[in-house]
Amino acid sequence: MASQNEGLHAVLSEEEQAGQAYFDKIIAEDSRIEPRDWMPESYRKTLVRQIGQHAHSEIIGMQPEANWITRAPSLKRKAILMAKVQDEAGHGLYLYSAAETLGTPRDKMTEDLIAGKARYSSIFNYPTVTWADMGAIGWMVDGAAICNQVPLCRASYGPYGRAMVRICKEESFHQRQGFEILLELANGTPEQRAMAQDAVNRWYAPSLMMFGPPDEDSPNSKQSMAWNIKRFSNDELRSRFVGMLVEQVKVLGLELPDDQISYNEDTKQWEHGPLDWEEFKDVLKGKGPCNAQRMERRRAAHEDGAWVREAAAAYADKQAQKAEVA
Ligand code: BYC
Repeated sequence: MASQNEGLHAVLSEEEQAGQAYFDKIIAEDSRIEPRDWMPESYRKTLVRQIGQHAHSEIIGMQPEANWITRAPSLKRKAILMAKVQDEAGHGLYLYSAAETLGTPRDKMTEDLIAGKARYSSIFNYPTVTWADMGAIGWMVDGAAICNQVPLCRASYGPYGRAMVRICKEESFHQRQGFEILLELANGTPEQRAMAQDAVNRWYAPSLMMFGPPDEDSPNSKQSMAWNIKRFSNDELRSRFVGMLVEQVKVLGLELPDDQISYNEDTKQWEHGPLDWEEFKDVLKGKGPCNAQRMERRRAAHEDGAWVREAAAAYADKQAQKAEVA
C-alpha cells in the first residue's frame, strides 16, 4: 500500500521512516494504532481535534437536559434523567482520557473550550422548551449519536475505539428512554400528543445536521476515512439515520416534518428535503439560539469547581510527600 504520507518520506529520519512504514502497515491491515506507536503528527492532530470536540459535546450536552431535571413529571422520570445526564459526564471523561493518551492534557482541552477556541456539537445550541424535548433528544439526538458512533467503535486508534464501545452501549439506553417518553406522550391527551409532535418538528433538522456538512463541504472526511478513523461519510450516515427515523416514527404514530423523504433504489440511500446549511454555519460561528448561554454556564461551572481542583492537587502533593518519606 502507498504510504499515507508519501511526500514526507524524504524529510523523515530513519527511525521516523520505520515508524511511518509500521503505521502504514497497521492501517492497511485495518488493525489498531496504540498510544506508544509512532504516528504521523497530522493523524495525532486529527484525533485530538475529533475526540476533544466529542468530549466537549458530551459535557456541554449535559446542559439542555439538566434544564429539565427539577421539572421532570415524576420521581421515576427524574431519576432516569439524572442518570442519563451523569452518563454524559462519564462519556466526556472517557473521551478526555482517550485524548490524553495522545499527549494533550485535559486541562488544555478545557482551557480551549472555556476560551471559545474549541468546537462542540451544533445540536446543543438549541433550547429545550418542553418536557417532550427530553423525548425528542433521547430518540433523535442520541439516535443520531448511535448512528455516527457505532462505526467509531472500529476507529483505528485503540483508546478511542474502546471508549466508544462503552459509550454506545449507554447511548442505546438513552435512545430507548427518549423513545418511551415520546410514545407515552403520543398516546396521551391531545395536548401531550401535540407537544410530542412539536418537539419532533423542532429537533428533526438540527439532528440531521449533527452528522456534519454535506460530503462536498467536509474538508476532513476523506483523510479521516483513509486513516480508518471515520468509516462512512457524513451524508452516508445521515441517510442511514433518516431510514431509521422513517420506520420508528410509525411506531410512535407521529410524523417527520419532511415530505421529501424517499428511498433511492439506484443509490440505495435514503434522501431527505433540503437543510438550512446557513443556519448550521451560524451556529458554528457562535450565533445559535443558546451558544452564549451554554458557554457562560460552562465557564461558571469551571470557576465554581476551582476549589475541587485545588483540593485534589493539594491531596496529591501530600500523598507524594508521604510516599517520598516512606
Ligand atoms: N457541530 O470536515 P467535517 C452526543 C465541524 S455528542 C459542530 O465533516 P469531521 C451526545 C467539524 O468539526 C455529539 N461542528 O469534520 C452528547 C469541522 O471543523 P474543524 C458529538 C461540526 O470531523 C450528550 C468542520 O465542521 N459527536 O451525541 O470529519 C447527549 C467541517 O466538518 C459539526 C461527535 O463528536 C457539528 N454537528 O466530521 C446526547 C462524534 N459537524 O474541526 C448526545 C465524533 C462538523 O475542522 N465526531 N463540524 O474546525 C465525528 O464523528 C466528526 O467529528 C463529525 C464531523 C461527523 C461530527
